[in-house]
Amino acid sequence: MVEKTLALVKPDGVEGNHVGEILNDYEQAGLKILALKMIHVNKEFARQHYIDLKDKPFYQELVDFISRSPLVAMILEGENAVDTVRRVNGATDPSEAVEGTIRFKYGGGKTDNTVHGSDSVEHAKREISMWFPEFLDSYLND
Ligand code: DAT
Ligand code: MG
Repeated sequence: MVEKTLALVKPDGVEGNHVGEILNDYEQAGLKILALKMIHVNKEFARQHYIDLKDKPFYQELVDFISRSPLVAMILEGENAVDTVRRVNGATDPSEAVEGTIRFKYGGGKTDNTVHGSDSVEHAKREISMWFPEFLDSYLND
């Protein structure tokens, strides 16, 4: 199935100058970049993005981290894009990530793990509409 998913190069990835390498990893995996922007989100937006984790002990740390400096958000499309992005990203904890994955290469820790990928087609739809409301606007060619 051709799917769309949302990926983020989180603040640590931008601060570490890894944006180009990460985009290359996604393209080399056969994914097409449909939309791309740099954005510095505020805490309210960060809380909404991670709302499913609101009861976790690390929620506040996660919100502070993702809103601390600009990040790069993108919509990626391809066969099984949701799973493909998560495979290329690697395990949530970089110390458990498979060699060659983005989190293996650049991840610092459980919080600053460099990238985000939607975990299902349903969540991808929600995240795309949050991060790229303009992508759905009717004045755009698609
Ligand atoms: P993923 O980003 O792999 O989908 P997730 O959705 O479970 O992982 O969690 C979202 C983010 O929250 C994750 O990228 C980093 C942070 N996180 C997850 N587990 C954590 C933990 N035990 N301690 C600190 N941060 C954590
Ligand atoms: Mg997740």
